[in-house]
Amino acid sequence: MKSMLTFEDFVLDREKKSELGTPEETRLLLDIASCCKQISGLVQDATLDAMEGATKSQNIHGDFQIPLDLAADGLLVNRLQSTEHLALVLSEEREEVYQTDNWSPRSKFVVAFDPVDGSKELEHGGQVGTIFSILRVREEGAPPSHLDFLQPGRAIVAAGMAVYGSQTMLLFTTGQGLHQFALSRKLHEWMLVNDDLKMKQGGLKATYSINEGNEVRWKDSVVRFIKDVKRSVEPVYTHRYVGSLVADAFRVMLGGGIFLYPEDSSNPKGKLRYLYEAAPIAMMVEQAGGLAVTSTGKRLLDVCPVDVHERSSLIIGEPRDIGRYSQFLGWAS
Ligand code: AHM
Ligand code: MG
Repeated sequence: MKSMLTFEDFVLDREKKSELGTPEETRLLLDIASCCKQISGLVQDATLDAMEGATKSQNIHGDFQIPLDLAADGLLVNRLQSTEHLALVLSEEREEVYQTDNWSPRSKFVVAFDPVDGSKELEHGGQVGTIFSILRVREEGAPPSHLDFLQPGRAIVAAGMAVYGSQTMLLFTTGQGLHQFALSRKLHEWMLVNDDLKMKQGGLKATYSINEGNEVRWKDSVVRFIKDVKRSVEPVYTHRYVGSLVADAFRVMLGGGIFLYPEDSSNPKGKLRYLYEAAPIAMMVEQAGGLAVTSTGKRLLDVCPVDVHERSSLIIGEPRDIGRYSQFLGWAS
């Protein structure tokens, strides 16, 4: 459905009409959407210095941080902590969870985010994005701790991502459908594109997406599945892989097919981080009518992380293709 609704109109309207959105949640969504607008500007205006590994600092995962990663992280933290609704922030760029300055016993939420996911792709002008999830604290009034993040993905109250590419998109869900917005440069507003995005399914042509450079390190089940996909005549599969999760996941949310980042012998638990990459993407994919599982076929949102930076495998796609993958799960090694 096309409309001239702005993001702000949409979330305020939703809060009024349904008892689902609380004012505190709405405020957080508005703050995140506003930060993503600013990050999109940073990405567009970034000089080479901002894209190169000029800081020479590494994050907890051993990745070199570029100034843009740190600028986007600072921007999100400063903006989000201006409200007392938020107790803690977890960022890919910070080893420890960060307790906000304005935390109070009334704080209801914690937020996890990856400020600029796929930032390596910026070196050659590729797509990047911001991914986030919002969780409720386990017990209002109790001192917040990292344990507030260690809840299964199905407890996420809102998840979303911004995609900074040829068009700048913002997608989010609170479990009532997936809502898609595009940034209008003219109006400087996020405008509603689709209030209930559903992926195309069952096409005679489909896309599979995986980093094939890792093949020698895959488990047998993945090797055999990919071989099967390549030989398939109905549907016929074509391969696409950007190497930036927001871009690869957005393709699935729109057009179906399958994306896999399984664990392998170099990344025994998978590469992607559960709380601010895999789980929010899984929630959005499910809302778009798809499925999201781990490489062992378990529903991803049923996993309960034990570490805030826990890694995970991630397989997302249309039900037909996830079903096809599941047939190969017997190949355990
Ligand atoms: P990052 O958080 O350091 O940017 O890494 C995450 C990115 C994802 O966007 C993408 O799906 C994956 O890493 C690509 O990894 P690879 O280059 O191993 O294919
Ligand atoms: Mg990332």
